[in-house]
Amino acid sequence: MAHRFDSRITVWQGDITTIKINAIVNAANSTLLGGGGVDGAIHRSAGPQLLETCKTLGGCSTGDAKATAAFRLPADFVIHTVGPVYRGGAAEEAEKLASCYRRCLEVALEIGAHSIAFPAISTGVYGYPLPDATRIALKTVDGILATIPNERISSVVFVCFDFKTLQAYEDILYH
Ligand code: AR6
Repeated sequence: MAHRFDSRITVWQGDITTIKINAIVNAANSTLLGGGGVDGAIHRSAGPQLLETCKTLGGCSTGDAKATAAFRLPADFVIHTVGPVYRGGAAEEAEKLASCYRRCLEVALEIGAHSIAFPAISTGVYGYPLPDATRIALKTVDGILATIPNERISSVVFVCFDFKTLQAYEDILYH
C-alpha cells in the first residue's frame, strides 16, 4: 500500500520569495554571503540588510541551519541551510541532505515559526539527483512531523520552481 504522507505537507510550483509564510528556507552555501539560484533570488528580494545580517553569523556548516529576519520579503524569517554538493553519493550526501531538513525544522521550532516553505535543496547548482533528493526531503520531513504537534508546526510547503521538480514531488506523494 502507498505510504500516506502527513497532511500538513503540500507542494506548490512557484517562486519562494513571493510566499507569505512564517519562514522560507534558503539553499545557501557555507559562507552565507549569497550566491545564485534561490539564494540569489532571496537576497535580491530581501534587500541588502539580509547580507549585512548574514555577515554576522560566521557561516554555516553543511547540514546545519541558521535563522535571520526576512527584511523586505513577505515571510517573517529566512532559515539558511547548506545542502551537500553531490559527489556521487558515497560522501554522506544523503545524511547531510536529511540533516538540512531536520535542522530547519528544529530552528523553526526554536523561533516559533509554525509554517515553513522549503526549496528543493541541493538539486540545482549542487547537482543532487532530483528523485533521490525529493525522496529524502519528503521522508525526512514526514518522519519528523510525526513527532511534532500541529500547534507547533501547522504547514510545510515544498516549493518547486519548475515543472520537473513539481513532478518529482507529486510522483512520490501521490503514487
Ligand atoms: N524559488 C524557489 N526555488 C528556486 C528559486 C526560487 N526563486 N530559484 C531557484 N530555485 P539552487 P543548490 C530552485 O541552485 O543546488 C547558490 O549559488 C532551483 O530550480 O538554488 O542547493 C548557493 O549560494 C532548484 O530546484 O541551490 C550555493 O552556492 C532549487 O531551487 C548553491 O547555489 C535549488 O537550486 C546551492 O546549490
